[in-house]
This record gives sequence, C-alpha cells and structure tokens, in this order.
Amino acid sequence: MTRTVTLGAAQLGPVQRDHSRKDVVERLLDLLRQGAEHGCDLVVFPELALTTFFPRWYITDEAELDQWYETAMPGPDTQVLFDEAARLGVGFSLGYAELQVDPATGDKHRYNCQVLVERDGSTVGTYRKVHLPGHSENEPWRAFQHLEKRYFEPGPDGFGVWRAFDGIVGMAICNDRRWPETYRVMGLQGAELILIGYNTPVHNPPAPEHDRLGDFHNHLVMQSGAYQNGTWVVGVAKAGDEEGIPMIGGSAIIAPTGEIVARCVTDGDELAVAVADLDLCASYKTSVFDFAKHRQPWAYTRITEQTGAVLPPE
Ligand code: CDT
Repeated sequence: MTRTVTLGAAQLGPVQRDHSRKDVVERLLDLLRQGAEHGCDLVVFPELALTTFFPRWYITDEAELDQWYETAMPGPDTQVLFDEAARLGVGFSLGYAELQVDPATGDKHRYNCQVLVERDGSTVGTYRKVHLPGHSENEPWRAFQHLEKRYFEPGPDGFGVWRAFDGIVGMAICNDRRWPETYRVMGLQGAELILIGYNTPVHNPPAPEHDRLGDFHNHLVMQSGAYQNGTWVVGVAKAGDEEGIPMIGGSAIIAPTGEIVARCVTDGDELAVAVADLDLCASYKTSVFDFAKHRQPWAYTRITEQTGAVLPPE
C-alpha cells in the first residue's frame, strides 16, 4: 500500500511586537482549518511562530526577556491548537521559544524549539535547535541584532527522528538547514520527511553581499538536503516586513528528487499543499544514496573531530 501524506506548508506573514499570542494562534487555527479543507494530514508552521523574532533586540531585563518564551507546550494560549488538531484530524509542527525552569534550583534553560503533534493531538516529539546563528553580545553597528547565541542554548539532543504520519520524521530549525550534517544525521536514521521552520532576514549585516541571494540559498540548501538523503523536506517561513525588517518567504515542499513541488508566492499568511508519497524516498535511498553500500565514513572523520578548517602547511 502506498504511504502518502498530504502536507501543508503554513507560511506566516509578519508577527509584530504588539501582536498577542491569542491573535497569532487565531491565524494558526485559520491555516490549520485551511489545511483540513485541502485534506492535509500535517500542517507545518514556522520557527518562533507565536511571537515576533525577538532576537533582533538586545534585551537586558530578564522579566522582559522571559515573556517571549513558553513554559509549557501546550500552554494556556496553545491548548486550543492541539484541541483543534484532534477535532480536525490534522497534525501540526510549530516553532516556539521554550523556557525550562528547574523547580529545585530555579536554574533556567532556554531553547529554540519545534514540536510535532499527531492527528489525534498527541505530542510526538520536540526538537531543540542545534545551530544557533548570530552573536551573544550587543553589536550596535548592526542595523538590527541577531542574538540567538545569547537567548538560547544549543539543543542537547541533536537530530532525532520519530515514527509518525506513517513514516520517519525529523525536524530542524532555520540556520540548521544550511548545514549538510543536519540532513545527513537524520538521513542515517532513515528520515523520509524533514520539517523546517525559519525566520531569515533579507539583510545579513556581516555579509550584505549575500542579500540578493537569500531566496536562492534558501532553496539551494533544502533541495540539496532532500536529494542527497532521499527525503521530503518542508521549509516554512515567517515572512514579510516584521518590525521594519524584511524577511524572506519562499516556503516550499520539496520531493526526494530535489524538486520543489509546491511553494508560497506571497510574503503573508499562505498555505502551500502537496501530496507526498513517502515511498518515493526508497528510489534514492536504495540507489545513488544507498548509504550502507556507498558511504566511506573513514574518509569523513574530520567532520566530527574538528570544527573550523585546518589548512595544509604552507
Ligand atoms: N533564525 C535563523 O536561524 N536565521 C538565520 C539568519 C541568518 S544568520 C544571522 C538563517 O540562517 O536564516
């Protein structure tokens, strides 16, 4: 029997600083219901979907910072999403900022997270972002900050996969998608579907010469990751002008062929839908990317033994 899953890439337009979680969740519910109308099994929302992209600001007041995080998922504002998912029989994946507070010590841990929820409203798993881009100190020369290294810890669990939606599903978040290791580690666990939320400003302050290539690089990395690992990839943006900062859109559903089969064409709230045949993955996983047959890990040891480049002697 063919394993097909109908996927929705639920792009969000901007979420401004003064938009409440309740208002954003109404937008998510609307997209989830659109997904149901289109026969979706799974609707994917962006990174940090519940709030504006707050790492663009240097925040020194801890109470002010804490308000951007969720201390429970589902929590009071998001339970309704889980309930509606179960009622509609449509799963979802949602990016959010997580604040864990140790009840004994009061120690705080902060992660950039994505949760995966099945069609019955049950939580399948939570991924915590590994590759945190940007910087950890205020850099006033920038037009805007990118303080993910200040506001989050790298996820301690790496890149896991889960059996869900009749297949093997993994998650990654935004900057993770630029790193081939992200996809390969999941590919080595048989991933057939990788869900990625992102918030990517058009302007990259340290390398403005890349700005004109933002959309190209976005698709380049996700299409390569899909093809080289024989997996479906869903990449979903929070797009448009958020607090005066333009963000790329281009949310896309990519087949294991590396081809984009559906994509968003606006910078606003928009759903792109595709029917994904998970059995198509096998055509790549058992031929050109038959890992067991062709990989040569002895030649790749540098990938786990060093971080930066080690140049040959002069
Ligand atoms: N959210 C996120 O990871 N964004 C980065 C921005 C560029 S690096 C400052 C990205 O890779 O798209």
